[in-house]
Amino acid sequence: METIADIGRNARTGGYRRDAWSSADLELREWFRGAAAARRLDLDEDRNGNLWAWWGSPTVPGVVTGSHLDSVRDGGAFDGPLGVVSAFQAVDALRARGFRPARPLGIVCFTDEEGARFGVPCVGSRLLTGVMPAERARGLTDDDGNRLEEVLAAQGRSPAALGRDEETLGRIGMFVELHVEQGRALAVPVGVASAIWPHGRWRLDFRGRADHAGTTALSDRDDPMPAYASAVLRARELAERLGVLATFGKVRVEPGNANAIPSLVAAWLDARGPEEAKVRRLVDELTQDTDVICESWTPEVAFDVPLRDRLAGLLGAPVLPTGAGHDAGILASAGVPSAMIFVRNPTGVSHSPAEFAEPADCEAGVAALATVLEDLCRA
Ligand code: HGY
Ligand code: MN
Ligand code: MN
Repeated sequence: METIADIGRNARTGGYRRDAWSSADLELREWFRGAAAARRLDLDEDRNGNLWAWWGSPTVPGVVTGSHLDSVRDGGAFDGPLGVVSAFQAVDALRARGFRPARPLGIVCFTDEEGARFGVPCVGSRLLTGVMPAERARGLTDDDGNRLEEVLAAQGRSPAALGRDEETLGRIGMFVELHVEQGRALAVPVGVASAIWPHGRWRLDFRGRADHAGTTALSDRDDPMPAYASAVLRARELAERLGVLATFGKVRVEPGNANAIPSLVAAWLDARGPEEAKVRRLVDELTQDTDVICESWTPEVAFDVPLRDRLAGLLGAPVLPTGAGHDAGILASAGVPSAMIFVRNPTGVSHSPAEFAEPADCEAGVAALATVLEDLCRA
């Protein structure tokens, strides 16, 4: 973790800004390549930009572990990287004890899991599995108007190659993702995931008429800001009533003059909860007369029960659900037997510079992952 601690770290906030395909992300991709090469693992980058490091040629379906290295803006150090770093360390531990896998063991770094730049989470795993059409991915645009296809081409990748990747998918016999826990539910160092709540992102556009702040009577205004403000308060009220979570974490005011009525307030709603119907109900009630686009939706994920129970039994670990989305959820929904190992987060804080996990718990996570990989890769 220390070897990447300075990559993309914002000195003012202490948070990480590792947008997909940013210079920080490119630096992390180089770090991944170096970590693979140092262990003589066979490196591969698939057509969607996901990085793979193989211990044993993937001529038959293997066991894959890993996570992501990109972050939300001002994210923490552990969300994503802990799973990738722990994967390399688990391989080191297995080699140290003379273990040799009976099937290929892969480490993956999925690209653009957070969707911080282009707005859709798990782009790498959604493209790999075909959940996201390649054409939609090519057209994803960041806040500066850069299309993903242009960004990829500028990095020497081929946007035309994006899309479901049967060959790469066929190499994944099962997937285990280690991740820092992002709630307060884990009282012991390691847990196993049971499910991921249904969750989605919607863009709401509140339109108005730009005008002068000092010469436009209140009765003459078509001001989108009050409509936005009411929606935020209504979302909170609905969330409390329905027992779901609703968040407005990103808003863009155009043109953004302090002395003018805006013409547009674009706001992004993140809504999640244990019951899909209630999440949908909140969104429907909130947006019935608003311009709204669903930018992403992830149905509830119930992880593979035999694999979940095998890990929980091996580790003597509790099983718990999460409200956070993960690439493991996308793979599980695509039919790949998948599981997650959670490492305790003493405060539960995440998507924040304050995100933390005790070194002893991180070590316990590596030991747990090594135990699981040894069991799954045994002849
Ligand atoms: O938003 C999420 O739950 C994840 O961090 N992508
Ligand atoms: Mn995250
Ligand atoms: Mn994550």
